[in-house]
Amino acid sequence: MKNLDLFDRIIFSKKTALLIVGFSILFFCYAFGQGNKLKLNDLGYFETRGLNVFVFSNQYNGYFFDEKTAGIELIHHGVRTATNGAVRLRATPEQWDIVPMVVDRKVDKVNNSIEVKLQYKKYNFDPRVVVTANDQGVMIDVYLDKPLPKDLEGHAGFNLEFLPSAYFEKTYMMDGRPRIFPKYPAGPMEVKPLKDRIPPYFGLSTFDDRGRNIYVDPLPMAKGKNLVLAPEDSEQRVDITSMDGDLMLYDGRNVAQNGWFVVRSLIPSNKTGKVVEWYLTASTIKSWTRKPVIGFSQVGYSPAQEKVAVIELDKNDTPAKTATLYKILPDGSYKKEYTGELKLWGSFLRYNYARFDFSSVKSSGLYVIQYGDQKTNAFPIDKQVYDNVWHQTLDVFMPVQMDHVFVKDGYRVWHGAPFLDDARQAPPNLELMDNKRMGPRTDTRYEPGERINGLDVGGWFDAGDFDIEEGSQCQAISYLAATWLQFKPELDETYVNEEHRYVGIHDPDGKPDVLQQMEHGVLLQLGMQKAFGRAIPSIEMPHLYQYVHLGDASTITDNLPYDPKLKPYEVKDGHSGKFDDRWAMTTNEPWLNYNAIASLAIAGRAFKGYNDSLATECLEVAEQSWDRQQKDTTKGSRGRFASFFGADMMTTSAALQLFIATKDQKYADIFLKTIWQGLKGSPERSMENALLAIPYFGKEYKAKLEPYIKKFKTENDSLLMKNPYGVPIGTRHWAGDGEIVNWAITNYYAHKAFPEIIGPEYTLRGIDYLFGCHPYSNLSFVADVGTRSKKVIYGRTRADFSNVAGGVVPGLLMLEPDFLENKDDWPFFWGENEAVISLAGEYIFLGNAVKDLVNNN
Ligand SMILES: [Ca+2]
Ligand SMILES: [Ca+2]
Ligand SMILES: [Ca+2]
Repeated sequence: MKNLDLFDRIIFSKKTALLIVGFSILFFCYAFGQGNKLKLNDLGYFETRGLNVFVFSNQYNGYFFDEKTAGIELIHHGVRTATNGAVRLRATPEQWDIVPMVVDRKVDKVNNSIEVKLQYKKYNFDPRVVVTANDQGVMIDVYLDKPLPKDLEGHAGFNLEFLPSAYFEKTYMMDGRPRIFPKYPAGPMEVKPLKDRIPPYFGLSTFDDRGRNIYVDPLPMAKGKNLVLAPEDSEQRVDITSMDGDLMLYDGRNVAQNGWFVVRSLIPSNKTGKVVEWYLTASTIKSWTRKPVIGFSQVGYSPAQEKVAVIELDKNDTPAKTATLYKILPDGSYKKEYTGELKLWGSFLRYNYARFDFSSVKSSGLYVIQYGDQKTNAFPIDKQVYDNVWHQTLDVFMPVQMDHVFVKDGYRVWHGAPFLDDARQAPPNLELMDNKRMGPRTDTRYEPGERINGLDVGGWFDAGDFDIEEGSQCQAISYLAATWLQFKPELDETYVNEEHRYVGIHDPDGKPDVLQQMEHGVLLQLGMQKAFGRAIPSIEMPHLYQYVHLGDASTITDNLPYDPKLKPYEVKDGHSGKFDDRWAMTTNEPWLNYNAIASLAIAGRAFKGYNDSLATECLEVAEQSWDRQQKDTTKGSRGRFASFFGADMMTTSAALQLFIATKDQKYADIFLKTIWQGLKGSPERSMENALLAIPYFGKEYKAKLEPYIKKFKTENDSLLMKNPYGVPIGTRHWAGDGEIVNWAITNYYAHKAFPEIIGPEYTLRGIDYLFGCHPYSNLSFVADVGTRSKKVIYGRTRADFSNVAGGVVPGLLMLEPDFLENKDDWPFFWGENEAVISLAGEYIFLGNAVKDLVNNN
């Protein structure tokens, strides 16, 4: 009987579906004339002009879980507007809600369809999603071979998420009812018992329930059979019809600021076969061609340098023959300065490229580039363009990242003094968000949970979150020290008083800020060395709801040491019963300690003549830590990076810095033993150290290095064959500006040592790329540096859609198979927009290096 009902329903829904589909097609043909039909292309996605539909071209990678870059995705008139089309276990999933794995993906070109088998292993649940091109849209069908597991009833549904910023100031219609998309997250919400929640990864919650054992979920803003998003917008209109169950529209930002608008249909219980059936169409503009992007440096150019704009073109676009450079005169008039032929470069990923070389223009002034009917914003050509490009990073970004101090700029308080209750010994085997794990032992003299003194000073927040990451700390210190030793920048815009835990931005105190930032970094390093005799991997928030904190860092904990003898939330004698103090993650990772030793050794040299007692202390501690680490034969309790670097290679940088600081031959021996090994194994990782060593190891050493530099030069030149920008563009799931900055710095050192082999152009190409000569847009990737730059970054201001000046973002994220993306209307993609302190330190060095290059060439 039941089965018969089901059969009837299927027949009925088929009929209804056909009717609705028929109607929709008629409507679209009427509304848009001849539509653009979707077809499966050779790259395995559905394509037509103005619309691409990806079906698991990108998968959940298991590293950061839900990154809003997987499942069924729409690229609509050149912009990715929808993601996460998949069977999910929550209406508005957050980053740590469990994601399905793809166990099979079949691309069927004959039938114009893609079938994906998903798996939730824990629930023994394997839904199949089939997407079939159907005229100007796709049918999306979900199939179950077995009925939904009991645990997932009312939880499992098919979701598709739409980018809120793409639909801000736009409307929608549910079954014809007109509504406006909310700009700020708008309820209604529902409270549910925690025991009913499908547990996220690690069982950690982003929600601070204050001991109530609940969680919250949004209720749908609208419900019906047919949803049209942005009916008024011919570039972003999407029409979805559900053939059977209801469509529900949710605002995911009610639980997490980085949530999206989610369209969802619940999967019915006790049903197999086709359980969800959607018809989705998206508007396409006939003969649509993406507007060309004129990539150039927003900072401008130094007169003598190579100046090439790279023009990114839709593959249906016909390239113009020339482009023109206009000079802007003080009365506002434009004077034609140079018209040059465009050189077609060819195709890279999904677009075609042409290069416009205007290196011959050398006169100081303000310019714009005209290509077709498009003029760029103005930019300078002048000897001084690079002079201040690193100032905001040192004046603003680094101070804002400072931990354990109050930070103010003019009237604005960035944050109070945070984490004064640092830190407690993390227990063995503790597993936390962000891939943080304790090993099987603490590797220290502390008991799990014991308070560790001396960790409540110095250091910087790693990035958009507020933990302390040792690798970043060391890199920032090392590059600041190298900046001081090489360039001696006296820049003073910041007042730092460690005793008062007070920092004033735009408040000079007579001391160079580079050195003050280093002091702040080193304070925490010395605290770690004193407590543990070595560096530790990180200091972490115990709760996920602390990790996702957005706002003043000083409110993440209560700043009172936790006392387990007190009742929850009780405060007594300066102690608190709230368990919120950070964990010291102490697993022995020798490679990290060698990094710390290298940074203390170079910092010690930099402090000489400024703070001699600190200089001596840094060097002494570095040498003692080296001796202890050399005697430690365990290679750490997990030994995980030892095999990656080779156990010996972990020591290269520390040995080099200690040798330069002490001239003790024992360090030189180890450096010389490991550097050649490194250059053979991973030259890109070892080249900088090899170059840094030249002044200390004589002519023979330099001669032995020369063949590697020649090979490096060949590789540099081959980059212009790989992409039109001539820089190493990364294609990992964290965008590649860090690699480009590093490559530019290595080229700077190489040019200094071997000017006859390596010219200055590679370093300049690297920084021009960072400043806007790159794919997708021409914004500078350094916030507030250049005429137009990143307006939003994934930092503490991300919920305000704002930036922190001087932050350097990762840049262009690769979405397989061919889409590079860096959004500037949505700050929440960490892989595209998260500014980190390690890159800030490197960038401060690079800014100084480029200034040196253009002034001395
Ligand atoms: Ca972090
Ligand atoms: Ca200062
Ligand atoms: Ca506390």
